[in-house]
Amino acid sequence: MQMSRSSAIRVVSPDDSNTPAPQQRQHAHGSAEVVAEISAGLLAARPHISPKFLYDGLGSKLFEAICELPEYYPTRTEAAIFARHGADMARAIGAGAVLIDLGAGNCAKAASLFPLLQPAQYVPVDISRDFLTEAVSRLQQRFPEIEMTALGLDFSNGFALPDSVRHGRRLFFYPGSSIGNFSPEQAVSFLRGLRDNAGADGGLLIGVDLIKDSAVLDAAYDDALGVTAAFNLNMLRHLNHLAGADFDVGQWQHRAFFNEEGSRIEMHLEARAALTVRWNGGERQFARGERIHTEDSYKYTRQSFVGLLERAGFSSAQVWTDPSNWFAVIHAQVTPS
Ligand code: AVJ
Repeated sequence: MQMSRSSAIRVVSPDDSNTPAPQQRQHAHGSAEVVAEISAGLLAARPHISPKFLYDGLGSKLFEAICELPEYYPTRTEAAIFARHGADMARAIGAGAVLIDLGAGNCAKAASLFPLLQPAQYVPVDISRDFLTEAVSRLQQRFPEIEMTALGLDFSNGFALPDSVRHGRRLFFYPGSSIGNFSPEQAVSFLRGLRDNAGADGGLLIGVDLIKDSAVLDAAYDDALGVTAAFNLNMLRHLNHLAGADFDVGQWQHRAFFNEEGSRIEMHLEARAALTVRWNGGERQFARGERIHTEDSYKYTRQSFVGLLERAGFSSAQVWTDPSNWFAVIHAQVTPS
């Protein structure tokens, strides 16, 4: 990927009286840490912003719309694997587990497995606590026999579970191929963290997107309707809100492609013209064609992912796939030490 190295970078302090008053700039609604994180990403030699900033209110709705697209196969392929092999998975897992749902959202995926899995306790975890609390109170009425404990926390940088999570047989549930947002090295350390929290009899049920024809992958991340483009571009509106930036969405375009050597989809936002972006505490010039890297979505073979699980301290992997081998759901147990 060609990156312009010639763009001048100038850091401006907020009280710099020479700063021209930008047209659409508001003040930052993100915390100082969030603004600092965004600022560092935008000022990097290869500009990058974490994919977590794709998900404001509109971004979450756009992602739901992506899941309905004909080109975006992961959601429906994974659902078909659960529908077809759920009973098999439940046999491997056993009833009465403590089901810890990472990135639970509306809790729908886990809830569809309750009749088969019959967990003793359900622990949905998500950054957005308000969203969770609402979903959980509805679920609790449908499944009064399952104890439910919602946790509003960001688990992406590792976490410790509070005492309200039972020390029974723990099963981490991580569907949707969300693990793909981590690099393989990051994924191993994240999975090790799960292993450490799972206990000796713990396990993991995880959804993993598999390597396939790159035309299929490219289309899934650059759909004909432009929903994924809107999802990616919406990050700029979110950054305007969080960091008081003045991104003009019309000046940027969506880029997504499968990087074969890296075995990952890369999403970028590309400047359509030379432009300057200003935000709370900084500014940067972008050359035409220069990009901001917004997401990686790593793809695995079943063997490569099982290898990763083994490095993280999980073994006895059982793998279920769809007939085309496009997606895998894997159950693995903590390796006895
Ligand atoms: C939510 C990370 C699993 O990587 O496929 C969808 C996000 N990005 N289209 C994925 C996403 C663009 C999605 N994950």
